[in-house]
Amino acid sequence: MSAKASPTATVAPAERREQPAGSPAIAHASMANAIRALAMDAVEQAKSGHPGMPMGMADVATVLFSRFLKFDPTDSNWPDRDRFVLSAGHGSMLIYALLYLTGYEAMTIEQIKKFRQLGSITAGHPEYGHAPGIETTTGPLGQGLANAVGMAIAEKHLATEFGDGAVDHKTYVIASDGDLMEGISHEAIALAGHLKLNKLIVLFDDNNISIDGALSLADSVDQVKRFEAAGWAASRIDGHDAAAINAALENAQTSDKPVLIACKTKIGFGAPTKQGSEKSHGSPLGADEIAGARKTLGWTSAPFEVPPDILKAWRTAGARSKSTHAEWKARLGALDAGKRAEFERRTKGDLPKKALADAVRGIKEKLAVQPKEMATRTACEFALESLIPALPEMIGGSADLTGSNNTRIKGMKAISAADFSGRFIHYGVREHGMAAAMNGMALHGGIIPYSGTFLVFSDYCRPAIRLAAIMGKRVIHVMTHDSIGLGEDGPTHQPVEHLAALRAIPNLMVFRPCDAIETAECWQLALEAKNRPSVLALTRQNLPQLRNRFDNENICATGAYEIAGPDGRSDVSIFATGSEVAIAVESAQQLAERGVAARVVSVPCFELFLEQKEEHRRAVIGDTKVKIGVEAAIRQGWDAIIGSDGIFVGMTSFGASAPYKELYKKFGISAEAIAHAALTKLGKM
Ligand SMILES: Cc1ncc(C[n+]2csc(CCOP(=O)(O)OP(=O)(O)O)c2C)c(N)n1
Repeated sequence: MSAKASPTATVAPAERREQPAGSPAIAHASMANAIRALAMDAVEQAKSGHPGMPMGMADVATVLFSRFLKFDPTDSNWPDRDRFVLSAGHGSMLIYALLYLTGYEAMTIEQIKKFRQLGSITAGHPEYGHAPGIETTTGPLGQGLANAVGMAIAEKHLATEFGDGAVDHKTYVIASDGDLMEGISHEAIALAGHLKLNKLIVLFDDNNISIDGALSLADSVDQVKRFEAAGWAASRIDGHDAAAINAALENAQTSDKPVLIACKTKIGFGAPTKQGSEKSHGSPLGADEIAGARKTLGWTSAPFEVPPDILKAWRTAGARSKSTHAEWKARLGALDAGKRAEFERRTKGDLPKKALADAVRGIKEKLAVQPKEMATRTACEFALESLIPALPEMIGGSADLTGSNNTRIKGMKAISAADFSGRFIHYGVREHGMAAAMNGMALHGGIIPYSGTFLVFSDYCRPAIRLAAIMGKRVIHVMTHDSIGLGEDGPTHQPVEHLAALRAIPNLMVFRPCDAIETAECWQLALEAKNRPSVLALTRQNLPQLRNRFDNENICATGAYEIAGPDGRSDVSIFATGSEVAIAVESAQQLAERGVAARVVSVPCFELFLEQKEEHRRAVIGDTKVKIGVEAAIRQGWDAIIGSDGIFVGMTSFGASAPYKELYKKFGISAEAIAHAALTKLGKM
């Protein structure tokens, strides 16, 4: 690999660059320079941002968008569009410039002028949902690349289901050194290589520069060899040579493996003193440098002005796929009406309402007739046995804990490189890659991904879960072994702070059902929440079924409800989640024997409860003098329910290795301890 480019490297005059065959009348370089100019000007105006990457990758992006990418700016949701992921989200001006130039109506020049300002659609990093054409929120390096793996899996799965007349597209990624240094990239590229995701094409901005300076300060990986070792087809090209970019992308179209194209570029291409240096990475170039760059690039237009002929060439590029889009519509129209309707339902993300309602009712009826004592992870499998056949969009998986997570029902075929028709993914021991790939599947559309791992490893998924919450995507994480109740594996495997940490993420729903019926109801709520992710925290240990009556209504929908209590007034309210609800019920019985009336409130979902109207919340919380929260986890967050003067029975340390019943005793999470605390507070001890 060549060392950092000299800051004084001369730049070939724009119009002398080689033209790929069949290029439009406007030279490639002029089109690329339009991106460079917009990036320089917008960052300068905002007084912050990252001009270097868009300037460096402008040639690559120009060839991609003007010759290869299948997209239609007038219909950014066209289900069969190629997906473009700017994994190096700091280079956001690259995508904003491309969206403006190719003619996305919402991306006006005014929006470019308002780069990074409040209320604009041109945020510091690309935000999914802010502007059409942004396929995912990027910025945390590595996430976009891993999202793209999920998008490519989704494409292959849906193509097997609906045929390649309906689904046949590529997923392109622009990734930087930072993306490839992040650990998540290892998980993502390994999974992509294993599954031979040959429609995934990564354009690596191989500029040997990151924030601290030359890449050699921190990294000496040969990325081409690394990707090849993971089963990719990888090559190196000059990222400023349009013909070479064209040829590499042409080759990539028929690859039988995922493709890495390492594009050797100069960061800040065209900037007279900052090109090739970290100085162009993340701050405005300054007026003099911009003037110099304009001169070097031969760009004479005023800031934010793109000459009409160049803009026209870009708009022509933006309209390139119109006939392909029309042909796709005709093919979809020719599909069998039922299949077409199903495809449309799936891509819109609408649920098969009746099938879901029937499935949930069926589960609850069976449990009411024949109550089952079982772990909630087993209850989850029991629910999935009805949900999976009812909802073909559900694609499950596990990070190598399939037998422990109970996320794969009998007869569920696994996806493999040879056959994508399955509905279960062996993600391997790759929680972070799994969670980010799930985001990609949800973003792609047509799929509701759910996963499996241990709750303690939610930490390994957290950055991706946070992004799912920011983006408002329906991604469902089944996280089992949810407390010290997992027993002998000990403190490294016993989540203690994880429920609180997950509850801290806005827009995420954290469910902790207490029995088989609540598990089914929580699944229903997670599936029905189209615009938010969920975590289902489930037990390893068996739990009694506390609700034995059939209720058609989803009782968990308000997040908390009285599950047991006396007919009349109570002296004590005990709030509990998951495995601790049964313990709370037992303590209420002990209190009754001592003449103290206690009610028990199950709290399967804090978020749903805290979103209820105040009146309802007050009624559920009640006004008993004694309020006790019980959860085999830390107290943080519980004061919202029990008040700062409430009693909390839970964990303050990391647990221990022993059979679970002994652990509950050791850490004082027992019916006796709860009753004792209540009686003490009432002055009856
Ligand atoms: C997970 C994560 N860590 C740190 C950052 C802050 N950051 C933004 S860009 C960058 C690295 C820049 O180097 P590179 O990826 O090569 O981009 P280039 O300088 O070539 O544009 C870093 C560390 C981030 N965005 N995400």
